Amino acid sequence: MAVRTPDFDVIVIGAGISGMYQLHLLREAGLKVRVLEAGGDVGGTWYWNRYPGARLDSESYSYQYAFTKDLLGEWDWSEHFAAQPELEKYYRTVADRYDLRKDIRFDTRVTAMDFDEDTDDWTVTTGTGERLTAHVVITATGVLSAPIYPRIPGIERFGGEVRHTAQWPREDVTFEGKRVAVIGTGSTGVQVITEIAKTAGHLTVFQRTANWAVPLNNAPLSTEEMAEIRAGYPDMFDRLQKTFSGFLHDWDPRPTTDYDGAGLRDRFEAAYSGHGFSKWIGLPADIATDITANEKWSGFLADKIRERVDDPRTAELLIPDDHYFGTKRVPCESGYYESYNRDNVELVPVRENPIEEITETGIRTSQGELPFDMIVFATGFEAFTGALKRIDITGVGGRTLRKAWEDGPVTYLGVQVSGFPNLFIMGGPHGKGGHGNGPRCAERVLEWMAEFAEHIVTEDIRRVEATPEAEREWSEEVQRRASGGLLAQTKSIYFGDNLEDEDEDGDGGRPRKRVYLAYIGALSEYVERLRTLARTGYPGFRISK
Ligand code: NA7
Repeated sequence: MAVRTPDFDVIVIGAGISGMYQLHLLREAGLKVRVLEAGGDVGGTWYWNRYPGARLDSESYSYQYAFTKDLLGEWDWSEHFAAQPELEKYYRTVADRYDLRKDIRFDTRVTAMDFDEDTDDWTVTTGTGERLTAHVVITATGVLSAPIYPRIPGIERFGGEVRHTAQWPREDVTFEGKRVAVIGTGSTGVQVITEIAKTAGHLTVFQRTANWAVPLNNAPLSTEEMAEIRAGYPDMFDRLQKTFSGFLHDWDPRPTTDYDGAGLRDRFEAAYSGHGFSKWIGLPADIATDITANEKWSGFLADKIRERVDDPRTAELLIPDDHYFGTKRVPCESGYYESYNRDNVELVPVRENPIEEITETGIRTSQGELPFDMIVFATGFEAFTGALKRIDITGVGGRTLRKAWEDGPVTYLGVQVSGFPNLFIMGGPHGKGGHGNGPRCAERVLEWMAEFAEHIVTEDIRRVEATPEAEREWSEEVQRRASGGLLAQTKSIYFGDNLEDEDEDGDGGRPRKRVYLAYIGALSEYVERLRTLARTGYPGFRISK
């Protein structure tokens, strides 16, 4: 057996919300850690997604770190739902306060990882060809961090400005007097369209599928409100661990059938004027499961769209006709629908009027060419799996992660893949960590991983590897929980079939198999499963000394 002398006990990939806390925890455990981060500073999602309008849909105070006890006492959030600049400042402050940067290498993209079967260590290769070794690797690469561009012929020919919302430049981008196209009307599209509409010379929105967007109802926080919220932090953090997905809101057990007509209307109006996701996961729970209940709520929302959008044809185009409410990520909006009442904004329904080609000067649809100075792609991400599939990860016997996942991802608890020892996944497919209210869902999982990594290093364990049986059982459970119900009837990022094939760079690959990518279960239940493993000797993992 080869002698182990890895450069680090643990390499963490990514210095976003998860990677930062993971570093803190591993250092506290006395481990030698290095974080490799593709960006130029901390913050992950909030480092990259700098587009105008980028903002939280979770309440700011519910989304902050719970571990930064002193900062909790000092940090005043300016709004119920903070915008990107405030979040970026927050993560930088945390990095300063905990001196995190000294162990983070920025501007360093990991391109490959190879498991060495003699040393039981990983070799991590960066974009510059540098190779670092670690006994344990934890990927904190983000659920939504691998941007995708649509497969439109001629996309590379366009001579004007091209932006993807997830790769927004750090210098100012102006829209004044410009003819701007936005492709995509998901959560990001809804935010960026609302802002660009305010100043663009002309804005054309290309919509493939209308979404059920609901009002964010953001507001500034006064000093008094902030003091009151802060006084409630212990109860709030406690509650956030008990709700289904770590949000302040949770499903209302009283079904729609408990209300009479006027009562239900009042209930819906109250939800519509509430904060953030109160009008998704704060709704009567039968809306998530029962078509009649779902249609009552979506009918209410459709009427709101008709009230808010002046042009009846545009209003009808903005009302979804292909999916039940809540089966795709529900965007939160702040004046989105009113954007279409402006003279400078136009909506092009891509299904009726398909984009045929991008030219040097604009976009050619089936009804002719439209000239543009700028095209903004708000076309989203290869969610859950994309960041990992873009790294060449090779495990035992030369088997790659891409190969292991060619029929869709398989994992044990979302944290490991059989054949990839000592590699832990944070925020990938099939787990609860990093989904829902990201920081809340992540923190207990990160603590569990830090404890496991400490155990591996201090006990001189050579290999920890999920067994194929445990992996199969968990992967089947994930699919079983997602089968049936309304969710299963919709193409979405949760099934990965918003993308056509396995080839993220758009050259054509295998058709994507429809496999559920997230995990349907309560946060507390998921955390308890992990904790039980730790208490009982980690069943489902083969542990070799
Ligand atoms: P999403 O939610 O994946 O939205 C991407 C949008 O781009 C969506 O409207 C897509 O339409 C649209 N799209 C994708 N490809 C095309 C093509 N080829 N033509 C036209 N339109 C296209 O990503 P977001 O960035 O908005 O949100 C990601 C997460 O950020 C979200 O889950 C939140 O957590 C925050 P589709 O609906 O697929 O028909």
